[in-house]
Amino acid sequence: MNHITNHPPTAEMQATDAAHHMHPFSDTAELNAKGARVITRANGVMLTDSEGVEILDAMAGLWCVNIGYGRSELADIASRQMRELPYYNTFFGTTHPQVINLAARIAELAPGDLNRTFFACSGSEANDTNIRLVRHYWASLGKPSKTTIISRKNGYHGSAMGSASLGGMAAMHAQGGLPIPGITHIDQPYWYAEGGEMSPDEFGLKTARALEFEIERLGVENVAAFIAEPVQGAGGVIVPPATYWPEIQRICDAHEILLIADEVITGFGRTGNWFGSDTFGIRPDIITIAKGLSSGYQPIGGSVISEKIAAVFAEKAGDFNHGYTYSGHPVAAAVALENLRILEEEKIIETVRDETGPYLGNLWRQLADHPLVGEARHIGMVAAIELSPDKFARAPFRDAGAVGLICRDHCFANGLIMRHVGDKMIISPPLVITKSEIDRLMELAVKSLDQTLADAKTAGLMVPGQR
Ligand code: PXG
Repeated sequence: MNHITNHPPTAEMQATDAAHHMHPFSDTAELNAKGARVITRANGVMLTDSEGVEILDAMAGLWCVNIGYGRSELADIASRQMRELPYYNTFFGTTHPQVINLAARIAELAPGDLNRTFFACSGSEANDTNIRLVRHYWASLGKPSKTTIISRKNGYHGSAMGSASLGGMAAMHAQGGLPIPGITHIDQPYWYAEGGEMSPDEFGLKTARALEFEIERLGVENVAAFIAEPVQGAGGVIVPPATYWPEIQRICDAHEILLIADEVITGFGRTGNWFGSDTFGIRPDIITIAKGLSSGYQPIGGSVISEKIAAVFAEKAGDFNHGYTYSGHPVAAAVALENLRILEEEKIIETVRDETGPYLGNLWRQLADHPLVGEARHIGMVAAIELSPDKFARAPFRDAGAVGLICRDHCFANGLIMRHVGDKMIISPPLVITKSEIDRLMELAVKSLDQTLADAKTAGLMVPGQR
């Protein structure tokens, strides 16, 4: 046994967890029966659990630990900031050096003239801010009917009432009276599952033009904004066809609706550039940021707005009656600044763009040759495979999600965290992952796929179903 001595035995921690801790996105009965895996330490791309087992974290936590675990510089900065100014608010005419410096740094990094940030503690809060912000923007311009926000099915924008309504996750909308009014959803650019006989480029145009039809259906005088992730993350790493974003941009420009790029996952290097908007040539009016802004070391997010929007708030919007106790929290801001310094000085994003990203891409695409894999897609340091019982027909499984879950469990048992979204397997490793760690990741992924295929055959799961 290799117990970590400064923790109680695993079973005891699991029992206490089961008794007192309610987990996000979990079936409590199922989880309690199994016991949650207790993670106690992490360094680089590796996690250690309470039994001393090492696991390669190919999800960077929850898509957020971009600079990897164990960077003591961030701990030192947090400690120093807590001693100097642990908290002060940014309401009522006050500010502080850390939030000033961070806002200025974000303005330098963010696309185009997105130069002003409204801070939140998470992506969910920032997207809730966006709803009120774009509606108040149009009201301030004398167009109070422009309130509807168009979003996409299977998009993910957070878990609060507003942000979960922006999201297009059917299972989320089924609980708690969602979506709130004034939000509509169009089809996603998910060619593999929904593109049928069309080419990806044709399908990209078709799904983009759905935005124009929706604007016309609602009446442009009623539409405030369109929100989308440059690459859908939680929906299953859905990389849109090349035709998609240019057409979306054209439509937003032509109809003068605001374009919100939700960069919570794609921001801070994930796609090989600072922002997904850079990678896809998007010119957003607002971006949502969180996760990689602090590499997850502190909870912080924000809405970064263009000069055009900022001018309206500076000149005619009056009070914006909105804010969070921890908007621009000094410790979170200091940690985020240090994280941005590390990302820049260590050329982490350039390395993803020029070296490790292409290296992963070459190996990942070869997974498409595996008998269980219908498609392998990749961009920067994020990737997905589609598991299929009939890979050449892009067929789904009759028992949707069962094989993905088996694969996820094999990965876990083999020391790899790779997530499943239904029957898609996805990775989003820390951006600092090295080529030899990528080799190890691939080795474990292939081993897990082989075991999954064997299990799926034995269990009679290799049966195609209907889309
Ligand atoms: N926008 C996007 C694009 C996200 O991916 C949020 C907003 C919300 O951020 P917060 O910080 O409020 O969680 C996210 C979060 C998953 C998963 O299962 C993904 C997220 C969160 C939880 C689970 O992949 N993304």
